[in-house]
Amino acid sequence: MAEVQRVAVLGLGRSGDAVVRWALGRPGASPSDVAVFVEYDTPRLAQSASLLHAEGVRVDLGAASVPDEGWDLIVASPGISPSRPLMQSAAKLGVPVISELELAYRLSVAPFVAVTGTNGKTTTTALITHLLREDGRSAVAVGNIGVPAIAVAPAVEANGVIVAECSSFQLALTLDFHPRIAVLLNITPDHIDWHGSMEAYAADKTRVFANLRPGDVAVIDVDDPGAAGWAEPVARRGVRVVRVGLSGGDARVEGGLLVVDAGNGAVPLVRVDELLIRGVHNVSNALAASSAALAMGASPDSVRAGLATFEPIEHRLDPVATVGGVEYVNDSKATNPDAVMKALTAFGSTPLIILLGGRNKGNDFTPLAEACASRCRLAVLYGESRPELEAAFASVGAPYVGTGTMLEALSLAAAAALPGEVVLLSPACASFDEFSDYEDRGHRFVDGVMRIAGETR
Ligand code: UMA
Repeated sequence: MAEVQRVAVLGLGRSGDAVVRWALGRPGASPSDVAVFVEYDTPRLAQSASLLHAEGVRVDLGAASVPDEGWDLIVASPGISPSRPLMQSAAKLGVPVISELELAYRLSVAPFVAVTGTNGKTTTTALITHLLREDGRSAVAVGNIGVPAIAVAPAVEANGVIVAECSSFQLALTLDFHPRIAVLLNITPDHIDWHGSMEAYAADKTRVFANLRPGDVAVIDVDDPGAAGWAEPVARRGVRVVRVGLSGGDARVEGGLLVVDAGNGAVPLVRVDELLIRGVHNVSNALAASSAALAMGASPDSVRAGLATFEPIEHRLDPVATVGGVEYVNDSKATNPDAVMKALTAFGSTPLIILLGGRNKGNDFTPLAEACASRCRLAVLYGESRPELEAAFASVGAPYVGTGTMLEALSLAAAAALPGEVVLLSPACASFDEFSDYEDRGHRFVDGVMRIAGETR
């Protein structure tokens, strides 16, 4: 990477904080060459800022723009939309504005496996990492999964593997990012508020393919209409494309068995019912992850062993408890309608009571209401998006009740649920109207279920 002295960091959350740590840790770095700009000013930010001030780093809270002070590099946090004044002012300075993912790539020697898609990224990233470790590789999972890439990737040795969960926000600000393997799971409407349009969202997501060359591998789920169209154009560039298609891709299900041909002939793996992760979408995720691991050279035996031992991830169709014959499932990470519609496939014909609500990210809820009409016995609608959800449910005649908060929704669901039914928090919305993030929402749901369990005992 070209010599970088003065670094401006936009945002001071997980990503921004990790970039500051990197910038300060460079040999010979002076704290006066690093500054942080944040649009907001909250007590929590003020606390983080005062710690950095003590180290000699300037932090401007409540900043509306980035001043022109001879920056060599600007690293932006993924949550800040390009339409925000802070980003618009940064873009005018004639300095590269990159994501922390791009920075980490530039500073790393180990190969990257990049995973993107609207839904399923975290599970697939964690599963690829698990399969590679099962094969004895030193693999780390970074990125949107919650571990800033810059904090970990540069220290990974050349024979290791960096498995990066890449959000559209992180990919939007990449330039040279060149994974050896790029996985695209699906593209359905999400984050339209950040990107401005579905087209812009899809364009940013597919930047994951921008620098692939012959010899690299793209794993593309061709069952998803938004992703399928990328297989041909990417293959035309000489990149090997492994098509994931449940009923007839290079990675597929044959007679109940996962079978993957990642370039070295068809390899039978495990039976669908040996997977511990539920739902049709997770079969697709397992096929995509196996394709990536095999393409990275993992042995079929390692992939088989890893598939059979990989457990569901917290907040993703995560079973919490069974109380009075009712199973409670935490799918707090389902923050858009498509994720919820996939979750609805995970329970066979068991009657569902679903909790939906929070902050809408710009989505139309009608298709979701239609899916719930045929699959859920009841929907409990809550939070800021309750009026929009109620309108959609009323328009398709799907059964629902409305209430204020997520925990009130849980109480209503628990009172309505019969033994043998499932109460599912799969909210289709962001959590920020009520919680600090989806993890906070999931933990509060789990606490609520535990209280119900205590009362039932
Ligand atoms: N900020 C602004 N202006 C804005 C928005 C934010 O100044 O318009 C500031 C905030 O005041 C705060 C900082 O930016 O100081 C927050 O940055 P951030 O929102 O990018 O959050 P981080 O804590 O840095 O976490 C980010 C990812 N967050 C987002 O993309 C929103 C995390 O993904 C990721 O795990 C982390 O980097 C490490 O890579 C979370 C996420 O919600 C899980 N991702 C979205 C999703 O999965 O749907 C894409």
